[in-house]
Amino acid sequence: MTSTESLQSEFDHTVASDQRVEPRDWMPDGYRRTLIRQIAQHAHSEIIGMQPEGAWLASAPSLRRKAILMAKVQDEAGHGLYLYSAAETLGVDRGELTAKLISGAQKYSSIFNYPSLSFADVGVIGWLVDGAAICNQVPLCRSSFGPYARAMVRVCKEESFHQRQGFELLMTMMRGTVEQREMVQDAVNRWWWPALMMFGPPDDKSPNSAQSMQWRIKRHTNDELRQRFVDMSVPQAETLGVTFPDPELKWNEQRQHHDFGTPDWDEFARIISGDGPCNKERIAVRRAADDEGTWVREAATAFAQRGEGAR
Ligand code: FAQ
Repeated sequence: MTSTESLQSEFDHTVASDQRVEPRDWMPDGYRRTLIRQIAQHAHSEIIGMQPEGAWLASAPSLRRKAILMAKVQDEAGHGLYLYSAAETLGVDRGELTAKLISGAQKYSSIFNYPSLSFADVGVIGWLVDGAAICNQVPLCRSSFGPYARAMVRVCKEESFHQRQGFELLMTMMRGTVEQREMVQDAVNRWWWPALMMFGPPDDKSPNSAQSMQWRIKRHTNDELRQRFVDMSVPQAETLGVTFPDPELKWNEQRQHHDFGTPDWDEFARIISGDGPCNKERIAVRRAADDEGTWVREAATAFAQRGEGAR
């Protein structure tokens, strides 16, 4: 056995026996590339994902709602930081990843390219977008790459608080006026299909799933998780008193799952290629924040180089 074969066999054994691959361990180049792609995309999503809700910070309807929203948006920034740190253990630099996001060379989640039109959207983002994120991320706590799996444990705890705050906000609005109930239903109508698209393309159009499942980076396919999310969301919608905009949605006794319609995959393709309702705005905001932060990074670097940071 050559030394590469023996390293490969050790790696295969680590993955097959559900142990964690750590940054200093040998790993195939493709595994490293896939992790950098997925973790970077995930980190970018958390950071860009601050924008749709952040847009409501200045006009939240009460001090209490503002404080909750501020904490939630800050949590998303924190998630981005854990994830960029996890990516850095694979030998990439956060600045380099941010440059790739801004240039369009790396993606972020399709969901954040839709506008948040009313305060009910804040509740629906918490309920459905964080809900979908949890559904996708809980299995990632068992991902084969140690730093990613460990980051996911904390992220999921916070996301589940986010989901509850969204649901509580919507429940409050549903107990309010007719106009408030209509705002909630309108927001649900606009976010339902984009939330289903968060899980990625259908399995037969997902080029990365098979290999990522074999490496145990992903533990379930895109369609499995989408189904889980639909099954989880339907009773919650009933409790809230809203409906999903899908005439094909119904319980299938035989499958013991809900049947549901097909998302508009052409719209998904347009959005992930940069042509969604808010793609340009999201990147422009991120670019401006990066430019405005240049002096802070330069000052922090100069301070660290002088050794002052150690004191
Ligand atoms: N949007 O072969 P697959 C959050 C791309 S966090 C954009 O199936 P894969 C928290 C995919 O990259 C939300 N692009 O890919 C929050 C690939 O393109 P590439 C983010 C997408 O990786 C809440 C191509 O399509 N969560 O919401 C999307 O095996 C509220 C083919 O796809 C994560 O990133 C999409 N939806 O499976 C924050 C979770 N789907 O790179 C603020 C971790 C697919 O080859 C407020 N990521 N693509 O050019 C994953 O689990 C996986 O990467 C999937 C995609 C499931 C997203």
